[in-house]
Amino acid sequence: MSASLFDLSGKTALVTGSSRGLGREIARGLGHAGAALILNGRSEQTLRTAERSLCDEGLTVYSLQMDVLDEDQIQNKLPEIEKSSGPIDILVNNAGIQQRGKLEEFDRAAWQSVLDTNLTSAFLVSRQVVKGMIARNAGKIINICSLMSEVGRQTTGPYTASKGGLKMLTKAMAAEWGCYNIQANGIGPGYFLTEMTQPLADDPEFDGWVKKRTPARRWGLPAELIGTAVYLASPASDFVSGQIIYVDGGILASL
Ligand code: GCO
Repeated sequence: MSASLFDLSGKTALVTGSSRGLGREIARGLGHAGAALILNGRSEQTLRTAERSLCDEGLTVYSLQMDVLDEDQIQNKLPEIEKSSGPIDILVNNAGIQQRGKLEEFDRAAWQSVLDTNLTSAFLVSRQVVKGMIARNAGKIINICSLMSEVGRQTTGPYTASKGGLKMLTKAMAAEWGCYNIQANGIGPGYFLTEMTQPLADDPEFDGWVKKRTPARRWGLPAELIGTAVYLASPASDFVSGQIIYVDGGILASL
């Protein structure tokens, strides 16, 4: 009984921004749970490298070079890839960037770039993918939020605002599309070792702060997000919607 609850066989999952980092690891986990994968990124080369690596693990993988902010690409490339991959049953909105700096020193363009990539892209891609989910009366949307969906940290203003917005967009999606048997949830990673956070981990003072501030006394490993992603992508979570599950080593639970 319990194994089938988490079985993604016969499903197709699109993970945006999945040619590297957390997105690639989440895609890998969904693939090993049975889903056919659509990897997404802007760089053809990085995408192909990720595709080869996951294919070598025996996974079914399609590559979708698409800018998640280009409405024409979204409108045309998604239906095109679905002709090969099958309809997208699971959408993980993972694409995101980080830009750090004093909030008062951000210019409009830098602010907009973070908000667009981290928040607007989730709206634009979901708006296209949800058409099929509505038609089939079934779908799973997982938005990759952040512990910054709940708290701020100096120098991360635009990112924090974008991830707070993504938390509330998740709830909006749950409210809007629940009647079509579509569940929308979020995952909020704590501090994980990725390319985006490597500069932080390389700073002994920041590394020490994360380990002291996190009850688990360590950084998260990308593979530690897989269980939550598979749960939210699977029948096991069919009556769960609008929730953000924080995978953060306990950091948000503690002062
Ligand atoms: C920072 C980090 C964080 C984490 C991530 C955790 O500058 O503090 O970039 O924002 O990367 O958001 O979920």
